[in-house]
Amino acid sequence: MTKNTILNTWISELKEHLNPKDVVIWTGEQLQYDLLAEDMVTSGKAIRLNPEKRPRSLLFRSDPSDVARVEKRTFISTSNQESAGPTNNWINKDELMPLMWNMYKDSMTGRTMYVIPFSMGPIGLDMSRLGVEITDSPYVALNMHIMTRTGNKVLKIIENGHDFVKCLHSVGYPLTDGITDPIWPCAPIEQKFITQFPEERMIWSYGSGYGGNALLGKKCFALRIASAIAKDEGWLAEHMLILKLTNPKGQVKYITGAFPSACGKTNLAMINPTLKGWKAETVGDDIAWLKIHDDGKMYAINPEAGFFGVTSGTSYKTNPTAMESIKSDTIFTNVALTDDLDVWWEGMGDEPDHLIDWHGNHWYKGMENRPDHANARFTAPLTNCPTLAKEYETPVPISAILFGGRRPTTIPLVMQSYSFNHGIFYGSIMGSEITAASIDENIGKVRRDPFAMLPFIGYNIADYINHWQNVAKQSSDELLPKIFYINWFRKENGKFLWPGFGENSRVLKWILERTENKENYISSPIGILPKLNALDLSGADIRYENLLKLFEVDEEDWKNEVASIENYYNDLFKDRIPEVLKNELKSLKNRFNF
Ligand code: GTP
Ligand code: SPV
Ligand code: MN
Repeated sequence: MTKNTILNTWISELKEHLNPKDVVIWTGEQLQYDLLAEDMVTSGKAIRLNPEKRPRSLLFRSDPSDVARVEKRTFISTSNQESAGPTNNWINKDELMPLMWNMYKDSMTGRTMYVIPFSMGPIGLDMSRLGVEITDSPYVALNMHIMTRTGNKVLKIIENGHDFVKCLHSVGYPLTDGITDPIWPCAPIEQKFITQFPEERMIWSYGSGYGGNALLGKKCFALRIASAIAKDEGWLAEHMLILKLTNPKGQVKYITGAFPSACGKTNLAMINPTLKGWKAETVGDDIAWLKIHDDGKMYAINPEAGFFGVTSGTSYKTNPTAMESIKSDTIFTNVALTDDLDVWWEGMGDEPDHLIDWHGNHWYKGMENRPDHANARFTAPLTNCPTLAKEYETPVPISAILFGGRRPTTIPLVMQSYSFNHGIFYGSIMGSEITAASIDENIGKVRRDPFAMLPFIGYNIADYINHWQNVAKQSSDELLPKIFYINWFRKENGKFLWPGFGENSRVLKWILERTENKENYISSPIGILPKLNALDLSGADIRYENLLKLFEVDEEDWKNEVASIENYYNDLFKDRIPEVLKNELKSLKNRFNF
């Protein structure tokens, strides 16, 4: 079958136990992709979009129950709960492994088993890691082909003896006699399991066909398993975009940014700077692997080969680069279909009179239900992106790390940490405020999402914080990236104070100047803030009083914030609050005289 005995043994064992009707090794050739895509169209599982408008592109509609990651069915399974920590669902692996193995029994009956060798990171790069996903979902095979480097080239390295992460996936819908295949097979919610076994470096996913549940290279491998590997090996696997910036003098710098979901990673990764003479290019929009090199600098790679982006709200106005990136060779999931077989979603632009909604039903302008799903996504190759940086396949040195979230109050537009450790503190307090649209008593309260990694850390969060500090100890504050906390979302009377999007380039300019220690700042108890006249607002339509509000450090707010952080640390870490966080919180209080 293949020339790797470990892989062969695994395939044979799965063939025997899961009972697929045949086995296909993914070669990664375009013809194999095209034939499978055609197969999906003829069997009615996908719709071929208008080739004149959207060449070589498909639309899939998922089961209404299978539309996003399912955190409550996501597990870190190890031999003791302490290793998974307070942020993860945990089941003892001695219990979960047999239970899941039993579920996998004959689960691929009547289906093809795809064996997909893939590389997270450019093939052959020493920061890259290999995996093999075995799946009974052709949708997964097509998406993995775009989102990762797949096929023969990777298989060859594995055949030469390279190790790989075993990723097993089944939609959990065997086609036993008399059962017809639905358009989107999956299992009911209580049978879904998205399980990481960090001790085995192994992933078992059952019952879902969607996104991060099923494309196992992404969140399961490149974040949960990779973060566990990174802890052992001294690097970081993070939920971050990577952006290349060139100033008008031609100087190039790279930054990363970790923001929780719906807080603007893809938008910043594809920013169109409004500042004259500045150029921004995309290296990655969701995941970064970071490592200190011999020169003491931190380097990043994007382990992915594609974008799995939210369509909702994406338009030529908000993100033209994304719109250009999905013009062809794209898979759409759960968007609406136009009369001329093109795609549509809320926020794209003019509303058509008639659509077929994501359930496959007629939809007419003025109807109450939206025609697309709020978590509808596009899958497109990085190489489609017109602003893709030429360095997207080499590690790039990082000058600044941005943390951020949606904070209507308290947090200024931008602040810089006093040290790397202070930056770790910033990461730990990240989050977004729950809005009035959400359920009652929590309104206005902060929902923390440390490092934007709450659902993605593959081990104990206390160890994760300490690991950040250990990585920093491999270098010095001088050489490490400078850390910033940004907040595009501060509000006054329910309205954003800052225009955001392309205008964020003004903040990026100040950040880059700070990485060169330019004297453009003032000190405050919470961190380093821009001198107001140091922020380049040339040609911007921003009112002076708004600017003051964007940078206001309100003592009362910060008293509450500090109390909230203290409670949060106590609830989360119990008796294991990392020293670095205790110290930084103490320093913050001292600077305020609290
Ligand atoms: P995931 O893909 O779910 O991880 O989200 P993401 O972090 O990539 O966020 P994305 O870039 O898709 O943006 C999410 C939402 O934030 C979109 O609806 C954007 O319109 C909005 N957004 C992004 N950047 C800005 C900004 O600078 N200002 C404002 N006001 N909104 C923004
Ligand atoms: C996210 O939820 O942060 C995503 C989408 O990027 S998924 O791949 O489904 O995790
Ligand atoms: Mn994400």
